[in-house]
Amino acid sequence: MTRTIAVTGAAGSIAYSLLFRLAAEASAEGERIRLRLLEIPAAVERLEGVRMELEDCAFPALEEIAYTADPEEAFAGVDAAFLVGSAPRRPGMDRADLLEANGRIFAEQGRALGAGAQPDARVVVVGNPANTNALIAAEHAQRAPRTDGGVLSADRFTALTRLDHNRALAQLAARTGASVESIERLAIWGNHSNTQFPDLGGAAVAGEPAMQVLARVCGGPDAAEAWVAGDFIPTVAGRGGAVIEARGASSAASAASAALDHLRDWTHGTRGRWVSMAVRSHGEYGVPAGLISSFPCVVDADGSARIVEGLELTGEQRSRIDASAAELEEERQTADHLGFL
Ligand code: NAX
Repeated sequence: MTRTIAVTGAAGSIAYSLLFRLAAEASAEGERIRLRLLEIPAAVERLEGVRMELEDCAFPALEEIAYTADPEEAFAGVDAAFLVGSAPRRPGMDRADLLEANGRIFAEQGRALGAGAQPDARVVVVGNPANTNALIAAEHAQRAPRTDGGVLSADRFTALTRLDHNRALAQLAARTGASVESIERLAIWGNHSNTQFPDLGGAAVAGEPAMQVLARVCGGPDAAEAWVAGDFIPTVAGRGGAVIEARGASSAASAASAALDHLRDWTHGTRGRWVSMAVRSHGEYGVPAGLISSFPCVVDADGSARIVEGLELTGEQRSRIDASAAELEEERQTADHLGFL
């Protein structure tokens, strides 16, 4: 089976890593893919260069590479789409200006996906503000008329918080001296922003509660709590800014790697392991229904993702989740006032 995968913002930094990793991984797995690259008209010519380089890698998986500035053409019949391209925050822009610029883009792309993508297509929104961009795209996809009479469900629209999840895994592994694969049940809740909640409450390191392991390495339970609140959470939430400061450019290769992790796990399943995905809330854990918020998720072998339910939360966990949900609700209201919902 050949999968058709669209990537927007295809001439940008994240895509420059994502496209090549995607094709290399598919080649290693013996899969076949067709790529559809989307850019704004001013940048679409650069995609000829990207196409040439992809061709020059002679990836066995790559059946076709097409590029366009027309979302309908890019998304027709796609099995998956990475929505990476978005309007950047320019000097003087406030949050509402940014939402307005992006609302237009994601409403149009949502409509094109709703009308033309496969009815079970998987959409991964990377471009910021990722959660609310995904919400706007999902909303517009529902209203798009389809020739087959179906609908691309809002549950097929997700936003990327896997980079935050991977950053959290790496920080905990470094502090405890454990390997990343020995860590389980770590979760990112809420928005892909500084209000996100990287949560170690239920996490385990090599089968032992993470807080117990941290108490041992930090010198007691209070020191462990202090490390989580004063170091771990701010480091994970502020990592994007720290990378910009150090590298002079925003996270690109790590974002691409996380986006691939997200789609791979969503397609093939997680064998019971938790991953963090921003998915549509149906009211789980008090997150208002309809918001696209990060939750701990598991994906079954048939590719159906579900939020891990039934967790008992402490007051501290509750209030951090509520704070990030409140920010998402504010973004939803701004998008609504701007006429995008
Ligand atoms: P770049 O500025 O390098 O590339 C973005 C590309 O998108 C540009 O080539 C631009 O022409 C294109 N574009 C803009 N509007 C478009 C549209 N309507 N249709 C198609 N293409 C369009 O940015 P890059 O470093 O690749 O980052 C892309 C986005 O990812 C940004 O919004 C960034 O904030 C976001 N990120 C999200 C992360 C996440 O974890 N969710 C982490 C990394 C990154 O910060």
